[in-house]
Amino acid sequence: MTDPGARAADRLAQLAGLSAPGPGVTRLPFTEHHRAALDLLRGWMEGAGLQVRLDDAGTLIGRLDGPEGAPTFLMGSHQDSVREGGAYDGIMGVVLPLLALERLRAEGVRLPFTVEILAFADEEGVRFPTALLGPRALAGTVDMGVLDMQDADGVTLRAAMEGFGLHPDAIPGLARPPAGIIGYLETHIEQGPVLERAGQALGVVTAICGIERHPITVTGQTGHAGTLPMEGRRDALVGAAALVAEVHRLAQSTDGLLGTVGYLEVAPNAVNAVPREVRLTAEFRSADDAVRDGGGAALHRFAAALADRSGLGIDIRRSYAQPAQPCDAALSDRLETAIRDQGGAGLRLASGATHDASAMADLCPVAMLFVRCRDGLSHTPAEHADPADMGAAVTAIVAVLKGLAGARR
Ligand code: HGY
Ligand code: MN
Ligand code: MN
Repeated sequence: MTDPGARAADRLAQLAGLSAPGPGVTRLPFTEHHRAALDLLRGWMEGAGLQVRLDDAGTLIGRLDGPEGAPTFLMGSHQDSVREGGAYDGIMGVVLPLLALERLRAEGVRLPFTVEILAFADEEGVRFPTALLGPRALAGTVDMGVLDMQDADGVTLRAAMEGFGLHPDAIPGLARPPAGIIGYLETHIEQGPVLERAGQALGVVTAICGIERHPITVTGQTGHAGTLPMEGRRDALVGAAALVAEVHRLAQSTDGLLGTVGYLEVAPNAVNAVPREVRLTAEFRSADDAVRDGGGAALHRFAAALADRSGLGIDIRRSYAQPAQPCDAALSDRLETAIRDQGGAGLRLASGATHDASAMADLCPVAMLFVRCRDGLSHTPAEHADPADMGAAVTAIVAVLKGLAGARR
């Protein structure tokens, strides 16, 4: 099987099987499924002649040494998925660059720089209310306080990492000196409909949107659904519903702002008991940081006023924020040339999804290669990228590496 697209599809199908039970792929960080995925990736990386190690942030690093003292070009993405996600989001960005290195090896091409392929542990921030630990460790921007954050079972990030055999206290020592890094290229399924509508297999990302998340706890008073009088009820779910509606209203009425509440838990969650507590998370995104920040501030004002008039307890805080991130012009130009050279239009588009590249940009120049996404569907088992498009991406990555090599000779 020499066709890189078919090989990519085969490897991604194997990786997709390393998941918790249920529809689609659920591969959360520092779990048995994460471990199994790293074992599979390690085998392919070693088979391609890379030295492989796992750093203390949980990033699997496959390294192909260049000449002594040569700088390093980084490529990669995240191994984790959302719950019931697809087989391509993140992990495609580890599999395709590896196939590109295998292609160069088969051609006998030796690059005049070192290449590292990175499989980051946790980009989605689904298990813990934080994300991007791996790229932030390399960029030296980790807030070590996140290690105390807990998952739904009360397991801290620190305990999960130690249980995975890592030493999280060593994270600050993982920061890379920017001087030795040429840049970072992330290949990722588009997760939207733009390339498909334009009839393009590949695209170049102009900028990655900013994002912020606000965990909210609404506290009311439970009671019998049939006997607790409506007068004076403090129903936590009614308050949460008002907050969900306000997130939607704010985003709908603000240009360039997207707002979502994708997580909500009700307690006691009994059909005949008035909800006493609801936990939910509001998320805002925008390519304009001021717009995003304004959305978050408006929600906090709304929550304070709602608490006053309803008698509900409403705890809201901004737990996570990431600024919008433009991609590097020179690297993006190389990507566009590589796409045009194989007959593509070299379409440029913004990313509404965030990525590891958002954090890597604090370390080095970053660029992103998007691959067409069927029906624009992602974060769902229906997520799909065509093997031919993935093969085109491998060809583009090879061309970028050869271009960088030519520039250094
Ligand atoms: O949420 C995002 O945009 C990314 O998939 N984590
Ligand atoms: Mn992703
Ligand atoms: Mn994702």
